[in-house]
Amino acid sequence: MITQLIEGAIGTITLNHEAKRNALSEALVNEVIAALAEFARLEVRCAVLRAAPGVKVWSAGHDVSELPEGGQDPLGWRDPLRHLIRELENFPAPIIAMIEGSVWGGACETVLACDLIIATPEASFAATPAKHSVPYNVSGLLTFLNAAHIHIAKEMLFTAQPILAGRLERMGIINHVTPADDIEEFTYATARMIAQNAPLSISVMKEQLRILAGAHTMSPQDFERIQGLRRVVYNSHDYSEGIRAFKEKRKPKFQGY
Ligand code: YXS
Repeated sequence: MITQLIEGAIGTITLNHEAKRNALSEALVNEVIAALAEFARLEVRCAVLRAAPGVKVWSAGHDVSELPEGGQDPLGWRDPLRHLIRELENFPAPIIAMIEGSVWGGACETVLACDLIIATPEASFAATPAKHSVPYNVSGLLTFLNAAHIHIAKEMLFTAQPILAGRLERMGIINHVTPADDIEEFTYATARMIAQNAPLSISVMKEQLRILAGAHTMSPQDFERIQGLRRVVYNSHDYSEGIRAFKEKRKPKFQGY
């Protein structure tokens, strides 16, 4: 489902499950995590996370067929997407997300959790919890809040509409928008710049920034309130309808309960 390659001190992971539009299934996520572990063991100094050249869909997000029902939190600690986000954030070297094609749902957060984002002008990003009646989780929303102004995070999350890379670049959410013909050379030139610098300093600054970005106080009461509110959503008719509609390839009919 993926390919991996190390050249010099730069590791590349290519999402390669076109049949399911690189949906972040548990199996695909486990392959990405294993590749990251190998890169860390071999002291890769910069990683690139990409899809196959010229894809229309970079990743279709969480594997909807794996979203649990029956009252289980769809984005709980052990969820594959949550595991992937933590592994990206804890990887000891910078990860550049190189984006061609459309990015959906949990794959949006995956890209935002990388350290740099380089995209083609045609690339688009759609945050989709509201399209599936999924109650996104606290640390996941913080990923959006750390990357985008709250009004933009809300627009992405509430409209669930794709936003083009150029607009996100103008808001500083994407580092560079580069034509498809140049994106590989541009991305690897950036990776080489990083790889020739001091890896210990970069690794520790990445970890410091991770800790600082996540440094938010929340009272136990507030956390319990949030979890209770989220439970109402993933126990709702609308959550089941969202999953059913996807499987039946039709638009969902949300009733608000
Ligand atoms: O029918 P087959 O078996 O060929 O499979 C189809 C799709 O069912 C499958 N597929 C997926 N399977 C599981 N999870 C997915 N997210 C997913 N997306 C696609 O891949 C096969 C080809 O899909 P198809 O025919 O629709 O391809 P297309 O080229 O016409 O359209 C590509 C997309 C990406 C526009 C379309 O597949 C699509 O809209 N996919 C769903 C995008 C989405 O809403 N993702 C969010 C997933 S939920 C999530 O990430 C979080 C929980 S949240 O929502 O909270 O952010």
